[in-house]
This record gives sequence, C-alpha cells and structure tokens, in this order.
Amino acid sequence: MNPMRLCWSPTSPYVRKVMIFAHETGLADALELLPKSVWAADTDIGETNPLGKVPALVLDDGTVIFDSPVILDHLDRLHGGAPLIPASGPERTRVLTLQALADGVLDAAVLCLLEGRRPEAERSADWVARQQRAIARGLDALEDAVFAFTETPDVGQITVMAALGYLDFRFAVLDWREGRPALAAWFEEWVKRPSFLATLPQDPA
Ligand SMILES: N[C@@H](CCC(=O)N[C@@H](CS)C(=O)NCC(=O)O)C(=O)O
Repeated sequence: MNPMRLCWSPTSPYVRKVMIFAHETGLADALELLPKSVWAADTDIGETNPLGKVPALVLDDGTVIFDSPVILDHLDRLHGGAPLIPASGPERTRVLTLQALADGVLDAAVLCLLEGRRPEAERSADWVARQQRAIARGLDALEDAVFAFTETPDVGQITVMAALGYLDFRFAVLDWREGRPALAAWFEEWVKRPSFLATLPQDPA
C-alpha cells in the first residue's frame, strides 16, 4: 500500500492542526510529508490542490482531499482509538463549531499576516483592524467555550491548540491571554502535550 502523502509546510497552522491530530491518534508515521512553498513564485502546489493551498492529503489511491477539516474527518476513520469527531448529537455540533471558530481566528490572523507582506502603499489599516476585531471576538468566544472542553482531545480543541500556537508564533504582540484567563490556563496545560511539542512551527532558514 502506498503511504498517504501530506502537502506540508513548517509554518502553516492548518498543516500543524493535521499534524497534531496525527500525533494524537498515532497516525504520524503513516504520513509522508511533501514540503511545499506555497508562496514561492514557482510553487507546484496547484498541481495537487487546485486551490493552491496546504494542507492537502494524497491518499494511497491518488485521490486528493482538502481542506483541513475534511482531512481530519478522513483520518478519524483510520485510527483504532476513540473518534476525535463525535458521531452525532449536540456534542458533534459543539466540537465542529469549535473547530470552525478556531479556524476562523486562524483565517483572520493569516489575512493580517498577508496584508503586512504587501507593499506598504497597498496595505489597508481598516482591513487589518477588521481582521483584528474578528480575532478578538473569536478569542472571547473561545474564552466562553472553555467550560465545555474535555480532558481528551477532539478536532475542536486540536484546532484551538493550532490557533493559539499560531498567535504566539506570529502575533505575540496581540497579547491574546490578556482578559482571557480560562483560555490561557487551559492552553498552559495543553502546550505540554507531545503532539504540540512535536509540531512547533519554524520559519525556514
Ligand atoms: N481552509 C483551509 C486553509 C488553508 C490555507 O489557507 N493554507 C495557507 C497556508 S497557512 C495556504 O496554503 N495559502 C496559500 C494561498 O492562499 O495561496 C484549511 O483549513 O486547510
């Protein structure tokens, strides 16, 4: 059987989310990593993912799946442990909404990062402020959501790990912990997990 191949980058928080999931479920060794520089002018990522984004997962039969929620849904059916996406009911909806919330915080943070990479004259302070408001509201909603977090990881909490890890990596200046003590206390414990430590982002040299 061919291994699954993951279009990967060392700094993408969505890739990290997939890798945290893989470590938590014992699937990390089942993934062959294909490094992709999605922002390079000559990137070939579009030959695998028509949207030109990582992560994308090439299955053993050559089928390509994306984006990260779909990849996690697929991987959740491949490991032998308890599912990290609840099968049904309100708990499934809560966990998937938590994933969407943390993904949305990430989307806004990535938009801020990209705006900062545009030539100065083309940058919009209003656009950045709009994204920063979305990040702040998303974090406030996460602070309110912590009471329902469980002792074991699920796709929602894994996405929160990736999102908060990304804010620390790229936006330490936002000081997201300020005014969000429950979220900060939760994260302080969860950064100790081997899955988090094994997937720390690194800017390429
Ligand atoms: N919704 C997607 C987002 C993926 C995404 O935006 N990846 C970024 C890297 S952090 C990317 O490859 N961007 C390239 C581009 O937008 O052209 C997911 O959850 O997988």
